[in-house]
Amino acid sequence: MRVMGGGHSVQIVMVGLEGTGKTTLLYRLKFGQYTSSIPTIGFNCEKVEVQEGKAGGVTFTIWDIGGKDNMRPLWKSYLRSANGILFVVDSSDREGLEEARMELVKLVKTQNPQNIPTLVVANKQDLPSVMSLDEVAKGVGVDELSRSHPCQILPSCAVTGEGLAEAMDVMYEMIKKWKKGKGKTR
Ligand SMILES: Nc1nc2c(ncn2[C@@H]2O[C@H](COP(=O)(O)OP(=O)(O)OP(=O)(O)O)[C@@H](O)[C@H]2O)c(=O)[nH]1
Ligand SMILES: [Mg+2]
Repeated sequence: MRVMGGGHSVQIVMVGLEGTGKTTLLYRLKFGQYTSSIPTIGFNCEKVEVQEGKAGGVTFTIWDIGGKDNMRPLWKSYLRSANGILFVVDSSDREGLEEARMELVKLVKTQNPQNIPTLVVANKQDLPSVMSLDEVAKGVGVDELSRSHPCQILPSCAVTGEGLAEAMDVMYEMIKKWKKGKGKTR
């Protein structure tokens, strides 16, 4: 990996409950178009070079891990070499919100010794009667988490790509801040 500030390369681990849109988001970023996906067993990994915005020129290596409950114990092993977490939530799934909150808190608070930053992505904002960003934030406990850990939330639609450029910008800014705080050059 090249040194940040020179080559700009960061490692992202993307997790969240099953069917929240992680793989759709990955391929939307990679290919710039909608690609249908099947539930992920194991993981997908892609290098995505962002073209514009604050993260323009930065290469994100994104590890997209399956979200089914039997795969969740694996999430933490990907954190060791990651610089940032994308936690994807289905904004239309009110019933899944509490489960998402528990997984998010467990991951960020107890399985993240390096305190790497987390961006919660409130996905599927295109669906009718979705929860607002505020509702999702409250439901998964972003306010509470952000008191002790770098944690923010943004809306998206992985099908159209809306919100994804901004999400990558914010993720990159959070990582830069985190690296500065740690005095890291990697
Ligand atoms: N309407 C809408 N549907 C979406 C969006 N993102 C993903 N989907 C759909 O949600 C379903 C699940 O998407 P995936 O990307 O496979 O979900 P995943 O999070 O990778 O699921 P696992 O691999 O099982 O963890 C697919 O039918 C997608 O087309 C979105 O922003 N809006
Ligand atoms: Mg998937």
